[in-house]
Amino acid sequence: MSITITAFERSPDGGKGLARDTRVRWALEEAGLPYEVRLVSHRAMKEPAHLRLQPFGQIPTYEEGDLVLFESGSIVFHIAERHGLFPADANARARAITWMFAAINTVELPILELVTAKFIEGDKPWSAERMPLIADRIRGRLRQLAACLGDAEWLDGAFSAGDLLMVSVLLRLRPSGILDEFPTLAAYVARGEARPAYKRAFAAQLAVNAA
Ligand code: GTB
Repeated sequence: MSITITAFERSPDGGKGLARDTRVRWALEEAGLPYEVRLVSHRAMKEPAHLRLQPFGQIPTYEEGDLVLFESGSIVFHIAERHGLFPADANARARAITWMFAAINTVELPILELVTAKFIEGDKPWSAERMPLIADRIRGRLRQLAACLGDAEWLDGAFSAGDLLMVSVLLRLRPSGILDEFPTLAAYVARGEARPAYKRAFAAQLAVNAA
């Protein structure tokens, strides 16, 4: 069954791989699945044809036969479940899913606050005052995450979809410099980026956005 995902016609990050299609591309590459990418303009995202796939007018989406999915976390979950990215052991699988939720529900939330404060609310009079508060909230989370990772290579044994999402989320912090304050997490992200599947995913989105 062929797979089609959607991505920005031109990502605002100019090819840094920070838009959420990259994590879906990465999961597909890890699973060794071929896929097509339909590029969508910002205007087309808000039109009925795209809203039928993604009710909030965003990318990415995922089509596989009759199945249409949105939400990058759910798409990665689907790929992991159907195409073998979860550990075979039931408890290890449950823990990998827990890390997926932790990535998008606990670690990504304060990171998104930073992105909003910088790029959407940057001109507001209170923005400069708020920024250090958000940065400290992120540091708190990263401190806890670094304690949990310790000297391990991945969060729970072998690389899993939990690591895929956690690395994807942490990558969004790189432009802020905060990630580099936590050398073990920076090294963890670098290990993710060094995976051949990530490299292929990154190169594919770059080919669209760097031109
Ligand atoms: N919860 C949804 C998911 O995980 O799939 C969120 C999807 C989402 O935020 N999509 C964004 C989008 O379509 C693109 S990824 N935005 C258009 C809109 O809402 O109108 C977010 C993103 C955008 C830009 C950068 N960047 O330039 O660095 C990084 C991430």
